[in-house]
Amino acid sequence: MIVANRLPVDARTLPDGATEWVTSPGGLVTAMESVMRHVDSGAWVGWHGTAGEAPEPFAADGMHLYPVALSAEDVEKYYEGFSNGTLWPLYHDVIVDPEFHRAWWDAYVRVNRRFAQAAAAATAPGGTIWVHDYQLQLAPEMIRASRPDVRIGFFNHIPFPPVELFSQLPKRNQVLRGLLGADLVGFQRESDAVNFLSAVRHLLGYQVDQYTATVPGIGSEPARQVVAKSFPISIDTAAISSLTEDPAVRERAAELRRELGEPDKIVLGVDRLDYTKGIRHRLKAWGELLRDGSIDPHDAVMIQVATPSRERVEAYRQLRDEVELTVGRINGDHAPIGRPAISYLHRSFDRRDMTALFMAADVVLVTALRDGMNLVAKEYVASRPDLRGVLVLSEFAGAADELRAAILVNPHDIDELKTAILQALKMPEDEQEQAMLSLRRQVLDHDVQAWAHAFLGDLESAGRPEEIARPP
Ligand code: GDG
Repeated sequence: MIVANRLPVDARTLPDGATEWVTSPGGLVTAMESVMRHVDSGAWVGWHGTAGEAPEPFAADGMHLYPVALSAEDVEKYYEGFSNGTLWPLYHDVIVDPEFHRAWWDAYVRVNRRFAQAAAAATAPGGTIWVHDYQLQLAPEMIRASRPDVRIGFFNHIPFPPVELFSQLPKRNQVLRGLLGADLVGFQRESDAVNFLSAVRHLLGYQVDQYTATVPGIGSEPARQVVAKSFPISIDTAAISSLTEDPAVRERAAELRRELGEPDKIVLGVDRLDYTKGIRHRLKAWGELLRDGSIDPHDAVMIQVATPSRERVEAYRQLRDEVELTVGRINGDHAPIGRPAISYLHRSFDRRDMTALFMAADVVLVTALRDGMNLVAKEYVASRPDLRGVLVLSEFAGAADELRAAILVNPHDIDELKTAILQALKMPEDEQEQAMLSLRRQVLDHDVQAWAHAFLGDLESAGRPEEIARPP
C-alpha cells in the first residue's frame, strides 16, 4: 500500500461529461509508477487532485486507487499552506522564508489523520504500508496507533534539514514523533538521515546510533527501534533506454536542432518552476556569458522547460514573473532575428518529447540550490547511449553524491557557474565519453526498481517490533 499526497492519476472530463483518469507528472509518480507495475494487488491512497468529495475507489494501471477527499480549505491550509508554505522552504534551506500559521498546522494534522485512516482501513492484515513525503509526516504514527500489525515505511523525497534549521518548525517534536511511527525512515542522502537522527537526539532526547533511534515505550509497551538510512531514488532506466531506440524519438531530437536553426550547441534546463531549482542563477550566468561575448547566440541556444507548479502559492507567482522578465530581457538584448537566445517553455511535455530534448542537448544544467535528489540529472544520463553530452550538476542536489563524473558546481557562485558552462561547451568528445561512461555505469546499475527493492528489503527486516533492553 502506497500512501502519498497525490494519486498517480489526474481526472480529465470528457466531452460527454464522463471522467477519464490520466497519469499525472512529477518526481514521485515517475518513480513509483514503474515500481508498482511489478507488484501484484498494489494499492495507492492519495488525493485525486480536485477539491470536494472523493470518488469511490477504482482500479487504474493495475492498481487499486483509494481517493482521499480534500476540501478547498484543506487544499489551501494543508497543501499550499503547511506543506508548501512552511515545510517545503524550511526543508530546502529557507531559500524563501517559511511561514508559520497555527490554522495550517491544524489542517495538516486533520488531513494526515484522514490519509492514515484510509490506509489503515484498506490494508490487509500483516500488510506493508509505504508512506511518501513531507506532506504526510504524521501518518506513520497515526497508522501504527490503529494497525500495530502492519509494517510501516516512510520515504522523504526532499532533504531533511540540519537541526539548527529544523528547530525553527513549530510543532517540531510532533513531526519527529509522527515519523518515528514508521519502522524504517528513508532519505535521499546520507546527510539527511544524519540530520534526522540528530534532531531526534537533540529535540526528543532519544538514544540514537549510526542507523537507529530507540523510541521508549509508554507504560508497559516495549521500546522500539526505528531504522533511518539513505536510499537514493532513481529512474526507470529501461523505459528511457527503449525510448532512445525509438526511431520517432530520434527523429524528433534531430528535428529540434533544425527548428532551433542548427546551433552548434544546445544547452537544456528542465525543472518544475520552483525556487529551489536555481533557474534564476542559471539565467543570470547565461545572460552574462552572452553579454561578455563568451557565447555567441548564433552558436549556442538555451532551452528552459519550466513546468507549471504550485501556481496559487505567492512565492511561485513571484518566481514566474522574475524568470519571465529575465528571459524577455535576455532575448531582447541578445537573440538573433527569428530565433531565441533562450527558448522558454512554460508547459508540460510528454515523455517522448522529454527524451528527445535530452538526446538533442549537448549540455544539461541542473543548478538546484537544494534538491532531494533531482531525477532530471539521471534521466539525461540514461538518455545518452551515444556517450555524448555534458552534465553540469549542483553539489546541493542529492544526485551529486552519486554522479561524481559530472561537472559539479556551487550555483550560488555565478562566476563558477559561468566557467562550468564554458567548460561543458568546450569539452572534447573523448572527455565527454569518459565522463558519460562513468555516469551511465552509476545510473544504469542503480535504477528505481533497485531502489524500491532495497527499501522494501530493509523494511522487511526492520519491520517487526523487537523487545530491546530499556535503559535502567
Ligand atoms: C521531488 C524532489 C526528487 C518535469 N517536467 C516535465 C516532466 N518532468 C519530470 C522530470 C522528472 C520529474 O518530473 C521531476 O523530478 P525532479 O527529481 O527533478 O524534481 P521534483 O519534482 O522536485 O521531485 C526531488 C524527486 O521528488 C523524487 O524523489 O528527486 O529532489 O524535489 O522525472 O523529467 N515530465 C514530463 N513532462 C514535463 O514537462 N513528462
